[in-house]
Amino acid sequence: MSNSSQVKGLQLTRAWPTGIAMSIILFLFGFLLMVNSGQAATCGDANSDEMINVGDVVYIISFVFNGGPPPQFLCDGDVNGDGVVNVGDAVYLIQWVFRGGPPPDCLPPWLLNEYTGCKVFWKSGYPPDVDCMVYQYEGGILKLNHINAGFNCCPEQIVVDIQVVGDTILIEESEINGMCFCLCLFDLEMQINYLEPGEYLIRVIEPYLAENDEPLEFTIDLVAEPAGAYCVPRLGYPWEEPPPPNGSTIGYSGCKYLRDNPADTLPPNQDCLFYEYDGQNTLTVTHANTCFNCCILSTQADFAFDSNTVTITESEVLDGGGCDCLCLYDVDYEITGLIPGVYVLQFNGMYLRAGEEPLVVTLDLTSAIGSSFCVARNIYPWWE
Ligand SMILES: [Ca+2]
Ligand SMILES: [Ca+2]
Repeated sequence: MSNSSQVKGLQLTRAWPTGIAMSIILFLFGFLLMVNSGQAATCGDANSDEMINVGDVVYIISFVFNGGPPPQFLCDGDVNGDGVVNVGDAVYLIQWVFRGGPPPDCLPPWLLNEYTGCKVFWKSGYPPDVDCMVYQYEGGILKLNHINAGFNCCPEQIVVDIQVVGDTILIEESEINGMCFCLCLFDLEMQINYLEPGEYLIRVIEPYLAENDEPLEFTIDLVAEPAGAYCVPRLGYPWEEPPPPNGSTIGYSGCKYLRDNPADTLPPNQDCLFYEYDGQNTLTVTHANTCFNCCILSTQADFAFDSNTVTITESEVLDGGGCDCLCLYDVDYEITGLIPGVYVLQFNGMYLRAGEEPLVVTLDLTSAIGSSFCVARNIYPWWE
């Protein structure tokens, strides 16, 4: 709010007795309004006498110009709902009381003021591996800044729902249409506008916590400590950067077509990929009918990751000087750290001759999938 100098020092010395008086009245009149007492029903009742009249205009003017006491809930004096209590509210109320102007229109029970993200951490005061709530309470308004809230990288909209039930404040955060295949961190600024002073349990429900992640949940005493922060450490994505992609060879067959391999039904004129993606970060690929020397000690592979292209360059370790023949092998690879997205997977085989179609395929790994891709070959050793 821009009138923070007026708001400052609104202290709660007056709010307490008024709060107690309100409680007694509520008790006497039954059980209405136990939760969120003092919202729309008291909008404009700046002096808390349960009427909205010229007395409230005088009260607001006294507060704004003469250092008089603030409304118990500052927002009840903000009758034009612009976030500040000033002479504009007095004028607005005069219009309503005497001249048939629009009725008081205070702020709603809570607001999500804004959110910013994805965040660039080297410009931020908080490291990415904490999840924090910073709060400040003044004039019945609890301002909350959720720092490092995890969401999709490009949500159409971030939404929150806030419920104050007794002494529990439940903040449920969610998003509408996360449109990218990644997650990142945002800061969310929100406020609860009519909150009695007291002790509250704040419980935040976040969309991307892992099963074992500690929830962001803590108790605040708005009287003893009207401002503060609470953080929990986070280690899972997106709170820490995902590990970079990494590839490895996890197994390979013997020389298939110069030895017996009756279980293999793939014809020898096909150079194929059989792949499976877990929808999270791991791609397993069998390169079936790839070509090496007949006599190898092992296969080898180099993995290169460039933007969304994965290039696997195969090589071999010969047994002695190798043999004077080539044959086909199946090699199993595992690539980890591959977040969902669309990738080009490219193999550089050892014995593909110039002019042969390379083994390159575009994979839609935006969700879990298992499939295959083949290129026909008609040269030795693929062709028999
Ligand atoms: Ca009044
Ligand atoms: Ca106002």
